[in-house]
Amino acid sequence: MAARMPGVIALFDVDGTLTAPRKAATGEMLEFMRDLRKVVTVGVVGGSDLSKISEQLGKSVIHDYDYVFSENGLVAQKDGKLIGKEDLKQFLGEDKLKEFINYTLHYIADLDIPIKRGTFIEFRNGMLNVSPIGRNCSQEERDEFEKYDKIHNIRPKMVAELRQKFSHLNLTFSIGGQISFDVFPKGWDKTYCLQYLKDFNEIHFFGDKTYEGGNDYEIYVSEITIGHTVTTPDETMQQCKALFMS
Ligand code: M1P
Repeated sequence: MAARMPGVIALFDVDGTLTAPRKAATGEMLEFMRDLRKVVTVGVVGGSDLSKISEQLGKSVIHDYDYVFSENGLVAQKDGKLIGKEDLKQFLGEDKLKEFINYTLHYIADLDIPIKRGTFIEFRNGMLNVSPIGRNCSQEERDEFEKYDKIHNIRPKMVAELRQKFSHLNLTFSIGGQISFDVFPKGWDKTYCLQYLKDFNEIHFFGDKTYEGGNDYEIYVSEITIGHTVTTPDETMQQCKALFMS
């Protein structure tokens, strides 16, 4: 570990950057990350919760990376130990939460889309994840919803209405995946994890949704990071090889 580049960290988004969306990382990628960790400190920052990130990067993910930030860093692990956890319940209070959840469930109930499944709102530590089709749809149903949404703008329309209706709650709505969007207080985007990285003077961030409105945008444009846009996991490996391993 002593040979690693001092003061430098490579920080990665998960979906679309290290893995295909919601899929497990390939063996090649996992091996590449192990090799990369020999030369530089490595962290991951995903919008998903820790259980989903573990499905994608492996059960021992919190030990395989120096930092694991789930829910944008609202839950933070360093060297396998919990170093921070936000609580949406405490932050918003039960009344505001209930108002938001009730309205959102009514909206989904009135929504006419081809199919609905279950788990329309997933309550996480620091965010709500809202899915019009329901999170426990199959992979095939998930892929179909994504295509349908691209044509009918189900999520953008829903987000626009919720943003207006709940403007007083100062929330951010982020469409980061295929079937859902995340809702969290302003500032609880991926830049949230940077508070744990003050010892680094070079933070390289790699993400695929770095465009305005994407869930990697804020951390990508942050003055604290050096942002890198990638389009596939293969490109992530190529860019890292050129930057850290040549
Ligand atoms: O990491 C991106 C997103 O991945 C999932 O999105 P979906 O299930 O819609 O594909 C979710 O875990 C979401 O929270 C996350 O932002």
